Amino acid sequence: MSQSEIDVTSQLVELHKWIDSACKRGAVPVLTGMNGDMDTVGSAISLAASNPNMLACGLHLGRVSKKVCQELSAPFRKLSNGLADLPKNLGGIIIVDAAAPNQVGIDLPDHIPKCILDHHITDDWVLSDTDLSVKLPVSATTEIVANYLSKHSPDSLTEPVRKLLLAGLITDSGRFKHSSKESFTTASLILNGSNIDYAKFVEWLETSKINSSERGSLLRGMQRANSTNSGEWSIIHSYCGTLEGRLASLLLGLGQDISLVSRNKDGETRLTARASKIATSDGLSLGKIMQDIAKQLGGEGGGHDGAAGWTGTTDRITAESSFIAHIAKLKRNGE
Ligand SMILES: [Mn+2]
Repeated sequence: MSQSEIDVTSQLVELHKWIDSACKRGAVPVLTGMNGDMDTVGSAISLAASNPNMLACGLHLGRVSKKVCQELSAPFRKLSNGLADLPKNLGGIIIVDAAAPNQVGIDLPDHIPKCILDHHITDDWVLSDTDLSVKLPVSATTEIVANYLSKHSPDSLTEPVRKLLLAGLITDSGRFKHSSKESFTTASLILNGSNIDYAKFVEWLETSKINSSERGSLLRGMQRANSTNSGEWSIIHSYCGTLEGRLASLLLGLGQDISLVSRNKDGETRLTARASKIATSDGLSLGKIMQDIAKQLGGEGGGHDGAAGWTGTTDRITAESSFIAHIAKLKRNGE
């Protein structure tokens, strides 16, 4: 085994010990990030399948998560009243796929041991002695969970759990566009021994129902798009009222380094950005850029190298200009 494989193995052993003792103390909620994307929801439900004392829960189910959970009848509890909706005696709290406490959207008590499973570039967690952080440079948090289950709870890898894990991996990696070779090893770990038809599954997963008003909004967003050069980087940018992530991915398909979509609703401005693999290989990290914007303008920002976001109260134009100015300052280190 290589050094990095040994590190992964030992982190998963630590995780197993932590889960084991937490579940002996009481109930263990597995909390999702509040965006409710497929990676966070898939990770939570799959991990919770490995011990009856664990329960997948969170604030919100995103569009894809909702569809997948409905199809698989996957158990997920919505916490409309925060932790008050959970049993009183908690043995610990696991948080999956969230780069900071505020990405959970629920206040977490200090006295209960926490375990963080994540793969974001940015990290704003402050941990105590009883807390554990398992952070691996993988494409999706479901990769961490898939490897954990296969080593420490192989019986939990049922057909629905495998589908949840695969769905998280496909959506977070942009169908393996931002993956390292290890992601393919994880994908085959998930698929081997299952009856999942990969091609059918990916098509089903990605064909989401867009209603005519959403389609109109995406089309207008595309019509409004402008391309510009910022320092050594090319950017295509636009704004829309809904489905910013989808619009950003569509725009990136036109071949620029970066796509940026902004949105202002009810006094809140959001930036959503995507970058090509060539751009991230040349040293661009959108997650770090969004973090820098939060330092400059306030609000919250972070994410991955190739996909990230910022939310705050500054107007849309100022936020966009800040993004473009940060990109302009960044040196490109391609050959
Ligand atoms: Mn993720």
